[in-house]
Amino acid sequence: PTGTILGYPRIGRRRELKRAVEAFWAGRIDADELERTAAELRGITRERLVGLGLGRGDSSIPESFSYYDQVLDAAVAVGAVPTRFADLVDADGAVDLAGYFTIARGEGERAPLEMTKWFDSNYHYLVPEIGPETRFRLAGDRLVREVAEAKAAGFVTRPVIVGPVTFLLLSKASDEAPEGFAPLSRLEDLLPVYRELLAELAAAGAEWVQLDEPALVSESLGTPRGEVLAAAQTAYESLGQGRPLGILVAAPYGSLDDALPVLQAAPIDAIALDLVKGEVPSGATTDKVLVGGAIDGHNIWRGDLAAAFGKLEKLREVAGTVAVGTSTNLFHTPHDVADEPELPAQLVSWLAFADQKVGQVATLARGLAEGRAAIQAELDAASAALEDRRTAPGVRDGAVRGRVAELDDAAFARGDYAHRRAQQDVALRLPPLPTTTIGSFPQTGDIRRERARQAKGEITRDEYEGFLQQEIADVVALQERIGLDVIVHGEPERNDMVQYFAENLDGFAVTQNGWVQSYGSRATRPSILWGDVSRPAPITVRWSTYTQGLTEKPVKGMLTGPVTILAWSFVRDDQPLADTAYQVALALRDEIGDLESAGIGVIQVDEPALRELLPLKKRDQGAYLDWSVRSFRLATSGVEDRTQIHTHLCYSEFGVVLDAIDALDADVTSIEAARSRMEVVPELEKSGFGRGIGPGVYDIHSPRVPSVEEVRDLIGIALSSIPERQLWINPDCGLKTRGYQETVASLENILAATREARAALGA
Ligand code: THG
Ligand code: ZN
Repeated sequence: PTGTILGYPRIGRRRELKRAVEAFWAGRIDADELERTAAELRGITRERLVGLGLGRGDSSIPESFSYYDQVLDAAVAVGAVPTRFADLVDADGAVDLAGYFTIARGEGERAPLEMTKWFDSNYHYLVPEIGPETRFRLAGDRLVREVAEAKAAGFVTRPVIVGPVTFLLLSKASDEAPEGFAPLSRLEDLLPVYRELLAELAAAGAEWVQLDEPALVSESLGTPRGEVLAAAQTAYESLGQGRPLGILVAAPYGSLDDALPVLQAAPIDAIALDLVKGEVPSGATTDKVLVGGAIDGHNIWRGDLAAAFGKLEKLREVAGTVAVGTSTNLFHTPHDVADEPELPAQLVSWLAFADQKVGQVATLARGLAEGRAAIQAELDAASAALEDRRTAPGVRDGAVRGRVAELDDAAFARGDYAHRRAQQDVALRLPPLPTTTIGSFPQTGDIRRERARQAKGEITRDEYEGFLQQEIADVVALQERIGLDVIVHGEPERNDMVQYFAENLDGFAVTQNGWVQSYGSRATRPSILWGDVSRPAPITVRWSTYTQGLTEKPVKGMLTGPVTILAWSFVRDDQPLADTAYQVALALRDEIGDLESAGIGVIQVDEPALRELLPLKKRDQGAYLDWSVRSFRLATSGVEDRTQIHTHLCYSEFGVVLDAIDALDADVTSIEAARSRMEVVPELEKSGFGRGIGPGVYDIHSPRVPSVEEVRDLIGIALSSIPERQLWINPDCGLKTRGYQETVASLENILAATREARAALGA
């Protein structure tokens, strides 16, 4: 094929997969019906991809479906199921659909696999657990069945699976593994299983397989580069020998650098390069097929199609055979701009969602086959749209740009921490081990329903606001009853913490159907940041002041930080991210100033995505950490010493960003820690982190209610490293995805454990 994509969204244009999977979990449909729905979605996808210009029989259509997560798929395919789930495994090592979801979601006392960010994206994968006891064997045949299903429908598709090196590099040592065990040490045992899988895929009719190896691009996975390269060499020497089908190794999210020669020397057939984040390689020519990922799979801009074609022409100088591809799997983009009738037509003309990207790939493939002239009209149309975007009103706002240009160092700095702490102690009068939540309370069916009714005009704005006020009053009363110290309003007025700000700031657009999978059955609708950002009016102030009017306790104002607003939106690609971040930061700075003036003494600015945007290449990390920290400080440093700034960061791997977290200079930082049993706490101690810190004691990603003893133990672990004066007690993350029953039970247990801990401290 001359054109392909590395993968396609699997959730369905109207999130059909989410509905079916959640119906299965709720027992409303059985496994057969779920499988039928999934097969139907896969069938629709294949037909659509043909309609958009990919070949039916030439392996250009990827078989990239997943019920939950592609890393979990690889784990169950090779029999890598942790021993705590051994009862779910049949005699052949396989788990059924229900078992698969149990591993993903946990059950009772059995914790699920840990979830963490997939490279520098907003997608989360499940972390396989590998130890000396892991018995690799070909255990799952789902991918083989899907190839056969496609074949029966008249397609030759290209199965996609996470490659063996990336699989092991993304895994962690199992509970049984000895200290210092590296999953990568099991590579030789894993490869025969992949070999067997390739044979079965070929037998089912596949002519090519795509092995995704983004780990070869990343320098942030903690394994020395030499070992990564050696593993790649071992893996592809082994898999390539006598291969039964063509092997495409895909390397999305950046350039391969020194891994490229390793792959070029291996007996494989094709390499997919990311030409958006990475460069066209220069130097030695290769006999392999190079799939030039010139179409951005990770963003939604229509972009510069002529420049993309230029990259492919350049790639032809080093490779015998060149095909066009996407830089990454398209599951980072929504399905189709045609599903957005409410977006302004001008904005739409600048955009390309997954289906439009497939069309672009097909166009460039035609250009490769027939020459530039054959696609000149399409290239010109894209260039005209780009030019229109450059000059459209709102893309550049002189007032916003002037404000950013005039910033001096003072705009990024607060006063001395010791002085702030003293002032805050007086202003807030909090007990030792203060308790709080991260901000959101459960988004109940009622809340969603009222929001939908308001949107449809079935209730008035006033009725909706009245409903929200009642909801807030209930949440405040609940927190007072449970005994929490810093009160939140629960965010019933927000659907998504980023979309909410996007809806209230200039320079953004929001979509109706632009869903992108975040993890499992959950998705978000990233906003589109297309122009210069400013705040036309205060956003959260009336909600926070209303809430403060309901309680004597301090109420925490809740904002989303500039880095996270960028990370969870589709951001303009026509200027450095830093410039955009400073614009967002200034809008937030104004909001924070207004909250402070309105009497809100605690303000949280969440930056859960700080780690996520960290560049995969070490050479890029310093500059990123500099502007990301500066944008947070720009947003937060306009307040008085007495005002307590909180921040919240998700995910527990903090190593690389620990210094940056310190540099944020927040008074209190809450982080995820429950799932990893406070692993991060000793790191914090070592780094000498000196301000307030709340390592989470309740894993909100699971429906499990932690017992009082469990929370008490976690507090104990935290207190063994963190001075009592600095420790805050809170859940891992917001409560929005939880139900009320488990939330209330968990918070009650947290407070009971905190009271015990306070008593033990003699407080
Ligand atoms: N917002 C955005 N991105 C995020 C998060 C977020 N990325 C990281 C993290 N949080 C991911 N977590 C979630 C948690 C819950 C949901 C999505 C991502 C979720 N989504 C609803 C669903 O899929 O049914 C839809 C929500 C809606 O109506 O907008 O529950 O918080 N941007
Ligand atoms: Zn969080």
